[in-house]
Order: sequence, then structure tokens, then C-alpha cells
Amino acid sequence: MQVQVVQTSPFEGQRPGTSGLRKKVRVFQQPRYLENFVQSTFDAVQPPSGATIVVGGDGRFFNREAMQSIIRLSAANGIGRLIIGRGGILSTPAVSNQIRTRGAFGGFILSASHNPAGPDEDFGIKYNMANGGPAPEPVTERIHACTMRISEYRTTDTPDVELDRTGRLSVGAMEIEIVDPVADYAACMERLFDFDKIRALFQSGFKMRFDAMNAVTGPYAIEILEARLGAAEGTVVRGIPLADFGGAHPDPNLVHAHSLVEEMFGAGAPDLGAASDGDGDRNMILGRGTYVGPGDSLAILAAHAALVPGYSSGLKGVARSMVTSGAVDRVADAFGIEHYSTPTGWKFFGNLLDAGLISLCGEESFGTGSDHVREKDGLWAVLFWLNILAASGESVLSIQRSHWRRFGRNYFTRHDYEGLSSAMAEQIIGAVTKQIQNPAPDLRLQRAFEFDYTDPVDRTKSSGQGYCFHFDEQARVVFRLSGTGTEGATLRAYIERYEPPEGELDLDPQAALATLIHCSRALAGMDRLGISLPSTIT
Ligand code: VG1
Ligand code: CO
Repeated sequence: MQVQVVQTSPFEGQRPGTSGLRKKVRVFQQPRYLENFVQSTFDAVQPPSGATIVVGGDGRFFNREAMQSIIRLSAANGIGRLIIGRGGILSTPAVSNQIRTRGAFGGFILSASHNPAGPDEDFGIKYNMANGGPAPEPVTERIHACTMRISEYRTTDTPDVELDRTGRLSVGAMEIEIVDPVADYAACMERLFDFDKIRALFQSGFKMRFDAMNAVTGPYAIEILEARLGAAEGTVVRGIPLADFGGAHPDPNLVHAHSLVEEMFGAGAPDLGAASDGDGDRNMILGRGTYVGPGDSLAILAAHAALVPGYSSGLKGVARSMVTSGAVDRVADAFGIEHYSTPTGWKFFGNLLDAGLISLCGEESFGTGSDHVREKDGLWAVLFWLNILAASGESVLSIQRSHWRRFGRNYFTRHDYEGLSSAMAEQIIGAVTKQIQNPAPDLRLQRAFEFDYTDPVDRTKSSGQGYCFHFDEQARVVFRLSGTGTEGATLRAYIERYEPPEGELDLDPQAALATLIHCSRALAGMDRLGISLPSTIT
């Protein structure tokens, strides 16, 4: 069955380079809107007849409707087999794992990640490739181009498929396999980490709290932490995925996971605290009375990789997004391995991982991952920490402190100015660009430039990936506009300063960075534009 499409591209208002669509649910509910994206994706990636495609989502509002529509379009587009998580559920890293282990041609992930869910909130869809990773820019540009010239889509006239029971069924000639969303992922984790050691740690009385934020990681964390590793029942809180995430904002950071933060800094705090986001690819790590910033977390995982079975033979190299603190670079230098710095977004790590250039990578936005899949992986990072704690017998705080004493500390903070009008965002970018072209002498800048990236593997160029201001080798401010918001513009200011091992290592980052924070506002002309304090500080 063919249906005429007469509408503008669903990408309208979004940068063509972004990995997928992220919009308000009401936008997705428009007739033919989602279908336009799905058909355009098939047109752009041309799955061979009989191909296998994985489909999973974080369970948010509109997940099931979108799933049914993808099933119909897949059947009409000659897909041979769909692998779907039971209830339409698969975390983002679990989709990546399914694509890889089942040799699928690609997959759809239904999620708007850490953005809130519900009828008035956000929905999203993105396409991942056969390596399990987000489509790279040339492919997303092709998808975008197809959405502009599409005139019809192919679908079937079949009833909804029952998603809540594992098993096999079919729609026309297409087979559907409804799989347990957790089993294969948990098996992957068992291969990487020393489950016996972690089990012994929990048996010795070690306590942890995992906040799944009413989102997709709940079933994964309950099965792996409580059922397989023996953590006390109730270790996982907010463990049932809800269609509106219980009204919460499932972004694991100091602001949105505040109840976890309070518990970890309060009396009788457990030994380890962790949280994950809507689709399970982010993580936040806390110890008793301490918080581990994502840049430090990546560096600490790299420094202790020898303790973890899946990584004990050594790291090939490491990567971070450019805006992430340089803490991991220092570990790489000490180990004599390569370190890379990429534009923001996981897709840039894919080529490095595929080419075997790196084993670990991460972003300051609470994303950490490795070559086991091609997405960041929240629970994986938590298990990595558990493995380190179990193998070393140390606390989170002592690991963090000795890391700083050995490598020094990269003080880091991100200041987000959310909900700006596009006119305001333009003015800020105008001010910042002017400073790059003609820096004010009183700021004593060493170097000001826009970050351009050439992929070391396929030489693809990505320009304009951030406005960088280096005050000296050890201090910098970087600005970029968010590409994932659905309301107004968000400016992110990334502020960092290195303190050597013999310096002051225990300061509060906001205090340690006060001068640079001031400079960041001056560079962007914030006071002149009447922009008050940032809306989120992490
Ligand atoms: C944000 C983060 C970025 C991350 C992206 C997707 O993008 O800053 O590091 O890769 O979200 O993460 P932006 O353009 O808003 O800064 V997820 O967990 O939403 O897939
Ligand atoms: Co996410």
C-alpha cells in the first residue's frame, strides 16, 4: 500500500547533521510525520531485501504507537525480520548490542534520551547502523535529503502486533521476534566484568543506591544488580519504566537526580550511588559524600582498566569529546597510548572504535562507553566502577583522591543557559565570534579559535564544533549551542582549569573556577545582553 506524503520535512527547525529527530510528542502525532522519517531512512540506507532490523525504545509516551507504525512500514519495505524488545522496550546500549550480536542491518531507537516524556513533552527516533552506532553525518544528511523530496511511503494495512509476550510472529512475509530486553545485554556485561568479585563485594556488606529515574534502565538494573550480583532488594529505586517517567526529568546530574545526591551526602549514605537517564546510555557516579564528574570518571576507568577482565589486556587508546575535561589525556600520556578529541555526539567515536584505535571514550554530559557496543552505556559504567571497587577494596573517595594526587585535577563545570530566544542566541554567538576574530586584550587569551574536526579514519570534516578560548595550557572556556533541545536555544559554556598534583585538589569546582566563570560571561557579553545566571550548572 502506498500513501501520498504532502508535507515539509520532519527535520524542519533541526540541524541536518543531528542523528535523529527529537520533537514534541504533538509534532510526532501529526499524520504521516513519523512515517516520513522512517520511509526516508529506508530510502537513504536501502536495506537489502530480507534484512534484519532491531527496534527498541525507552518506553516513553508514544513508544507503542510509533512501534506499530514502524512494523507496518518495515513489512511494506521488504524487511525480512524485526527484532523488538518485549513491551517495545530496549535501552539504547541494548539496541546497539542487539544489532551487533544478531548481525542486523541496522536499528531504530525510539527515545528523546534525557528529555522529559508525556503527551506534552518530547519524543524522538534515530537510526543506527550495522556497527550498532548512530548513523554518521553523511548518512543523516542523506536521510534529511530524502525527507525533503519524499512523495509517498509504503505501509501495510495490518492490525497492531502484540508486543508484550516474547516469541515469534509475522506480518506478511516479515518475521517478528519479540525478545527479552535484558537477557543479551546482561550476558554481554557478564563477559566484561568480574561478577564473582562484585557479588563478594555485596556479600561483604557493600551498599549501593541506583536511581533508574522511572526510565528504561530499571529492569536492567534490577536483573543485573539485585538478581545476578546480590545487591540488596530495593537497591534500585524508581525502577519501573513509566510512560511519563513519573513527571521527572530523567537526566542523571546533580540537578535532576537531587534525591540521590542528598542521600549520598547525608548520614548513613551507601558506598556507591548511581543514576541513569531516559534511554539508559548516561550515568552519574557518586561515592559516600562525594561526586565524580564525568571527565574524572572516564579518566579513573582508564587508569584502572587493568582490574577489569574485559579490558585487562590493555587499552588501545581513549577518546573524549573536545568539550570534556582533559583528565583522560593525562592517563593516556602516562600509559603511552593515543588520545583523541572529537566533536560532541557519540557518532564521532564510532569510526575510532571500529578501526580499533580506542577502547574507552566519554563525554562530559554523563556519557561513558567502550568498544563493547557503539553507544554510550550507563549501566556498563556503573558495573565498571563496581568492578574497580571490588578489585581494589578502596572507596570511591579514596580512588578519586589518589587519582588527583597522581595525575592532578581538571576542575570542570558546565553552565547551561536554556530557553534563550533564537535572536538572543544569535547575539551571543555574534559576541563570541567577534572575540575570536578580535580578542579583547584585557582577557589575556592565549588562543581563540573554532574547533574543526577531521575524522582520523575516513577524513570526513566537521567544522564549527565549538568556540574555544584558551587562557593558557591549563585553562579554557568553550561555548557551543545544544543540538538536542526542543524549545528555544540552549547555550552551553564548558569551563575547565588544571591543577597539578601538588596544588589544591579539594576545592569546590565553582569556587576553583570562579575567575574563569566570570570570563565566560564577559566573552559572551552576558551582562550587556541582560542574561542572568545559568539555568543549569553541572
Ligand atoms: C547533548 C550532550 C551531548 C550528547 C547528546 C546526546 O547534546 O551535550 O554530549 O552526546 O546530548 O546524548 P547537546 O547538543 O544538547 O549538547 V543522549 O543521552 O541525549 O542521546
Ligand atoms: Co540518553
